[in-house]
Amino acid sequence: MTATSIDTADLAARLDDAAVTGTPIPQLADTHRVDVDAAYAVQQALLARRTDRGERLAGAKMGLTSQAKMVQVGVDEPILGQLTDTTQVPDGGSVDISGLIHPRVEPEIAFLLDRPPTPGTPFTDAVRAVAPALEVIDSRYANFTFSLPDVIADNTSAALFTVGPWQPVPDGLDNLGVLLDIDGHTVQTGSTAAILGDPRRALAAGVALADRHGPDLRAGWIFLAGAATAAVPLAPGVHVRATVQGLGTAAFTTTGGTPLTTTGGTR
Ligand code: 0L1
Ligand code: MG
Repeated sequence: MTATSIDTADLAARLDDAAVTGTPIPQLADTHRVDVDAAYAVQQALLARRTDRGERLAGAKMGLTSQAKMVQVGVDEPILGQLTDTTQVPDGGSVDISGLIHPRVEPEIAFLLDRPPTPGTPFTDAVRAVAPALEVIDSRYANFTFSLPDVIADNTSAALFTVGPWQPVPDGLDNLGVLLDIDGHTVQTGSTAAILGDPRRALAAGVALADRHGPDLRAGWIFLAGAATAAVPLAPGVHVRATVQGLGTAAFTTTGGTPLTTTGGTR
């Protein structure tokens, strides 16, 4: 098929329908010329559809913050996505994953924004508290395969997230040990150093991306800084826990049937 110039609303609708129906779609880049700026415009249109249906913006998230993921997608900079209230799973809660396509889970660190940060706002002024977190990612593209603009348009594969108890901001965040446990077995180990060398850099990078592409970051929002390990495929009926050294844990239990498709391995 010949590549065409983009129709932002149409591409947002395709991605929205894929998520709502749990049906994977081909990459947009197969048929459309979508650059990074256009991809963020599609993401904004996608989130506008969701807020029109009643979801409320609750935060922002970084993606592709580890060297391994950047190499995998062939880029050298992270990406920004958006979080809504309906995608937050309470800490210790349960989540039905049967409507997802090929969910994976990754341990993260979360920041609670104290004020709307702008480029140059010192980290300690911008952030009121930190917490361990879990993010469930679920690409709407078949086989979890995408280009950089594809994944930006797809709201950086965001699906669900859980934040553990908020803690005072510690002096150092750059080398905290991180564990991902499933049913009591450690399946990934890592360090917050995997998040751009120091998760505080993820906030600075996110503020710069938000300044250029939106959304306007707000006081009280949650900011997910990025994954500290590879993401692991998620099955129903398992207990998932992230532990971040000195910060505690975040956990949920999955319910529901097997997701529509499964894509093995980690990324
Ligand atoms: O949160 C993330 O790092 C996901 C970013 C998109 C890439 C992926 O889906 O692995
Ligand atoms: Mg993530």
